[in-house]
Amino acid sequence: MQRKCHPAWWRCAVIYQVYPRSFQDSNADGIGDLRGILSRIDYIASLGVDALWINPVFSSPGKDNGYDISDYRSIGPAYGTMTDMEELILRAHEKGLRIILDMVFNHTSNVHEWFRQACLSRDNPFYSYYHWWPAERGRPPYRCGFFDAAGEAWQYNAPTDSWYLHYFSPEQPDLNWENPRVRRELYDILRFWIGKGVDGFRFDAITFVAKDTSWPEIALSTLRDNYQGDWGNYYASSPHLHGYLKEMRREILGAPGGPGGSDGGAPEILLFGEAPGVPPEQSLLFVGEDRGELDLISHFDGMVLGYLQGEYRKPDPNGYNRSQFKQVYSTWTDLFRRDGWGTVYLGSHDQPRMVSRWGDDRGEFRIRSAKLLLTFLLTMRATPIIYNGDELGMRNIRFASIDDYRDIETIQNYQRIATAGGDPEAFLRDQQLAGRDNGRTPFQWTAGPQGGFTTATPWLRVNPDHRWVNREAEEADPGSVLNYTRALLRLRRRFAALTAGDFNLLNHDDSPVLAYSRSLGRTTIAVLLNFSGEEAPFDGLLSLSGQVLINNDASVSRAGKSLRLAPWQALVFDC
Ligand code: TEU
Ligand code: CA
Repeated sequence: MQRKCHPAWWRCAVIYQVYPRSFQDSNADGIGDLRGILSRIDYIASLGVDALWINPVFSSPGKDNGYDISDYRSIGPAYGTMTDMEELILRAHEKGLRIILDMVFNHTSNVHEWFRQACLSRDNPFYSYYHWWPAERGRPPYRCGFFDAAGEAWQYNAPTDSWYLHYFSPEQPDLNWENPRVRRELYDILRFWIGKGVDGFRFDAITFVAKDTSWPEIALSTLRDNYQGDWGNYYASSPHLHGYLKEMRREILGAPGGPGGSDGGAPEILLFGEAPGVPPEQSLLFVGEDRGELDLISHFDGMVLGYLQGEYRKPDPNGYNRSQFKQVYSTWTDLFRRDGWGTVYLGSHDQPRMVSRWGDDRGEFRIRSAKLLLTFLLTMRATPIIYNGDELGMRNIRFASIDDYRDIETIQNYQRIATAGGDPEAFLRDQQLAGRDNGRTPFQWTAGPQGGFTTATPWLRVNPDHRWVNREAEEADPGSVLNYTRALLRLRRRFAALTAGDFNLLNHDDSPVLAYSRSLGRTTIAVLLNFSGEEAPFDGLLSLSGQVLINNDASVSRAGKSLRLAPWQALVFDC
């Protein structure tokens, strides 16, 4: 049955995020690549997802695994060729899959030709493509550099006798969006890829592209690592940001008949912004349907749960607060009740594995809690993003040594903490739970050598648990996380209430049970999720006589008018 949904394809789509570097190696160099993705396109299509977001595969020195781009119009040789990319777009479309590319427009690589030129002299025409502080003005005002061993965001360049800005690493100089030439260059890059047939863009850290170039001294707390707190919010609140986003949309999608939908028809090209630093009350400024800016944003309010306030990814020994989880995700759903639309994700290439972070990755609870988390993602009122491997219940690898890490964010922060006389070993223990490389270990296809990812030495170690957590084993197991994911995706296609339906939180208490309904027309579907390893009662359902649509546990135990949910039980009722 065709789903009833808003005309924009991305409103009822499920996005599958593929981290190309770790998905499948096709040429035995230990690095995942485009031909590797091509070789697995039937697997991706078999899941029942609608679109593929692939992380950057453009030319890059790879300091931040491709988020430091040196040429936006060419494919990095480690990932393949332009012909491979063109073939991937074609084959994906043949399978009914849309392609979303990851555009890093806040900064380039420091080896991008623009930056090479800019560093030569202040008179160079590319000097104004970046943000500079002339040395004669003294030291620049402190700004936080997230991937800098000293936590600084300014780097001195002698030939221009000035400092350049980098919110991330010194190898990622921030572009100066105040320069209209820069913006025109970026719009041309988008037109180039639209011409190649891509269906949308994920804009990396797009909320940071505008800067307050009066460069005030900022009296923020000294919490240099409070990424999601002061600095993230400050970086996302500079003037002109919304003007830039409006111009970008107008320039590349604006005119009717353009790729943004002809004569007011359903928009074809998705503009999806990664939105660190945006609080709920500002969300509609970005995705309100009359704003003419972005279509979707991904927020970070959930990603700080379970970390100690003001610390850099320092897990709270007590785990995350279930009431806060309920509050964050229902708030970010209610925002879009009448206007705009949201996304929901629990894992990505920037996060640890979701079953390790939000579920319980030990023993039998790994499978149950992975299924519960996927049930949450695929029944909430938003466009879900499933991160590759989470459909298998892949877990954190928990590296013990800094030598195992490849992530610039971990390596730089380890060095900063060690230099500052902190406790780098404690930091490593934290990273076992919170480090980004946990989510970047190679996809586990088989129980065989290197999980079937490569026949060479992989760029990042494969999780030894691939011997039992792998696609091949899960295909054969009707009760696997993989087959459960497929069942959920079929359910979403069957019930329009799960895509377009209203969302209503059924319990606001501090119970570990997250319960909500999705309703459209005469259909009401109840979703009950016990986010705990203990039995939990729930008695908020009007009727218990409905048909069970999904259940990750063998039983449904009732006690009078109330239900008793088993640990990590996910139950979906057609009320
Ligand atoms: O991430 C931006 C961002 O917010 C990250 O800094 C993330 O929140 C951080 O790791 C939290 O501690 C984007 C990309 O997703 C990330 O992979 C890049 O490293 C970063 O931008 C720089 O391009
Ligand atoms: Ca390869």
